[in-house]
Amino acid sequence: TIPLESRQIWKKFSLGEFGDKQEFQQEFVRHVETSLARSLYNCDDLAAYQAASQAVRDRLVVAWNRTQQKHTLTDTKRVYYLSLEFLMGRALDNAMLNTRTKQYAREGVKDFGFRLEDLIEQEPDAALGNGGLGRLAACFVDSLASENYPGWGYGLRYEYGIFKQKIIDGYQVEQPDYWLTYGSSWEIPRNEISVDIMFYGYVRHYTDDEGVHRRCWEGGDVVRAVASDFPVPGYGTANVNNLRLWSSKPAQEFDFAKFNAGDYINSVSEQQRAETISAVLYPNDNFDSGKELRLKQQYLWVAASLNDIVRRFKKSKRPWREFPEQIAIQLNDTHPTLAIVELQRIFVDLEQLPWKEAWDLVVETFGYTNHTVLPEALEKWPVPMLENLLPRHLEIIYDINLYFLQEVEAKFPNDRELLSRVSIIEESQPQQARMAYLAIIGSHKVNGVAELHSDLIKKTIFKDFVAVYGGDKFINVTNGITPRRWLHQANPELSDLIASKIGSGFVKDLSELRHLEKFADDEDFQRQWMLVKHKRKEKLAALVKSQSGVVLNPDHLFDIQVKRIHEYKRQQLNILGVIHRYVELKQMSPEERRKMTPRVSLFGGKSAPGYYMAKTIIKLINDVGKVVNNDPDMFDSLKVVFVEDYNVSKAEIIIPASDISEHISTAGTEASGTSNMKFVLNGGLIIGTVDGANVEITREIGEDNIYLFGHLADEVEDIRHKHKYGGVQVGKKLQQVFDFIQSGALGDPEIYTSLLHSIKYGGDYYLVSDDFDAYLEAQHTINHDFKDTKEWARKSIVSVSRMGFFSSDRAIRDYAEGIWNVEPSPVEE
Ligand code: 73E
Repeated sequence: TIPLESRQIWKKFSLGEFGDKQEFQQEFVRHVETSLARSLYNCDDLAAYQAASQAVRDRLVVAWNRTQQKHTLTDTKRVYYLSLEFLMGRALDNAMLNTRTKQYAREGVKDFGFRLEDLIEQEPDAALGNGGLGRLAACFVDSLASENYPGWGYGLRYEYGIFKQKIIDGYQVEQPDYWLTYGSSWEIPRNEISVDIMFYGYVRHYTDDEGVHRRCWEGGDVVRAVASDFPVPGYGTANVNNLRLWSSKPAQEFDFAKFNAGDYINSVSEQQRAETISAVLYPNDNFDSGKELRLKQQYLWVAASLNDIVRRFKKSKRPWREFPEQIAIQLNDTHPTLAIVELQRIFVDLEQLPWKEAWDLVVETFGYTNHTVLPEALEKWPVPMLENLLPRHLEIIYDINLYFLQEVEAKFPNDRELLSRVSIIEESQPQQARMAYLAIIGSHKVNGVAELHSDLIKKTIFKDFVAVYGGDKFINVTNGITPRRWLHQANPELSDLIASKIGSGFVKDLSELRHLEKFADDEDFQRQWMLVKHKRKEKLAALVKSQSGVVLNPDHLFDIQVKRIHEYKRQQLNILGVIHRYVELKQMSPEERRKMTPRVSLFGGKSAPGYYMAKTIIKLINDVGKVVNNDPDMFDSLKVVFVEDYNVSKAEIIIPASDISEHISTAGTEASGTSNMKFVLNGGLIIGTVDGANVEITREIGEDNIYLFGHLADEVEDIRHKHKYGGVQVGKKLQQVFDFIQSGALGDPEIYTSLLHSIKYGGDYYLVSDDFDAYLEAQHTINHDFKDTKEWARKSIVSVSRMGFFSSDRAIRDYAEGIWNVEPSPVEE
């Protein structure tokens, strides 16, 4: 250890926060001239972005170290959030705002001839996720840091994030998203932190010195997982947490046998294949493709993370029984479920703990969050695949299952049906391991992500487990969003306006928004409020103009649906409704048409590359846009836009610009939704079904401030049954739309046959026909209400003032108190 005097000297040179603009500028120039090896004469926006980022990052790293040191010294309980996806978006703006250095940076770069906004735009999105699940993880790490919890994220460092979407001739075309072309300024490579991970091999049985029969996994291929750290700054705190992402690399011990046999090229190239494990994010949202490479990703990530966690625990020299007092691990969906098996293997095979003792520690450590009830998204791994890739883990799964089924048998004797229903192993051809069941059995708490969803899983997919464990194991933690990115950063205009009335405390404590309600009737404030909305609609219009050439009028009603394209989210309901409106408008005289509320229908979102129906929906939207936007009759009435390549950065422009946004999933299918919260927080009203978090949003903001329609979740099963045996009744209005499409008015109707047939003759699984008229009616009410600007503004202000509950800070506190049992541990500033 360093002697006291030396420490004092050291501290004198340690980096503090920027005290003024000059300190920022000094660091900026130093990074341009040394780290980037450039000069005044060849510093472009990209270089300036990198220098600014590195200047800010350096401060984060110092605070990061202090935070980690404090948490290690005080030996506080840590929480680890295991997620295959972290949809972080850009980091610079967020880091400047969280550390309150944006002003210095803005003025600092301005002196050098740069606009900070241009530099911010240089950063590629860290798009290591598909949609809501990955973005939730990103909001959660922000809130963990902001609420001073010792919490780390663990994930994979994909070299290719979610693909970039191009629209060509109305169709989605995927392009690779190599986000590391210029490296990442936010990444701290940790080449010294690596874990060797085994695949394949066999299980050796042996008897140890004490005569105990033991098993050991060996003889497999080894791949190396190498760590990279990304600092996660909290807002208004000196705490900086860690996001650790693993890359796969060839292990040192490459194939010497082959090498010596003279097959040099092959011995090297086979090792290169190791790198493919973490190379690319699977682009499926709410869908399980069951590929071996995905299983390898899951195991590499989970095994590396657990090795890291256990190594850290061992340093504390505590006995194993204190493991769950020191460590909580949250499983973001079933993707990391192998962590349960891996920890049990570490305890039993490597640390030689008795099975039962080990298992109790495992269950106390883990919590499992379920995000979906869609059957096609529930992970199952074929037993033969597990047996081949992870032979010892399969044995452990069998043992976990055996002990669990014995428990069930003791509680419900002679119920063989029940045993087969709850078995981890599904008796199909081939057999499959049901990962959700394993996650439930290996966790002490299971949570859904909104009230309706948490109730639904107890009544449907996990019903038998509620019978076995009782209801207390199953809880709800309603999702939330970080007000930093989704209000303060994305919508500074609104954030400032709110702060002018109630101060800026809401950025850290969103419940303070309630003080805004008393200004809801203030006409002057209403005008300022709508002016901000107008400005943000102009900003979105500028984006749309630059990308597609379509000119939008910011006075028109902006109706927005942005999210992954999925039949259950029902973009088809939206676009069929738009076509209906178009047909109606076409039949009117110009005078009649002028009385109608002019609208912009804006869509955005990616389809999984292999999802034919979703791709057809994208094509339909674009074809409608082409016809409508080129029809002179529609110039002042209707525009239809598909925004290419919807991502986090575009969301930051799109979300503040909505008058209405659509959250119209078939009731019971959207577990929560989180963009619904973002839109309302930004003063948009929503049209939605009684699904996911829409239910709680309605409860908080009041029924008068939301446009709900459609059948309820508990009616859906019966309706599907009716469809199946009595056929689907397509109403007059929907039939009109079908006829219009089939007339060829949008182009070759063949293209849409499968889509229309899935509704009319295919059982209409998502109840488009059943909800169509109610949907049109809700839109009709919206058209009417939008004309009363004052009343609209009042609803908007009241809604925002009641959104405090939906902060991810609240969600994180719910997890901390209800599942993790961890305390905040603030670092002194
Ligand atoms: O309702 C959303 C929810 O808001 C849900 O569909 C989404 O998670 C959000 C956050 O809780 C979700 N994504 C996935 N499952 N649920 C998923 C499944 C497999 C692969 C990728 C994503």
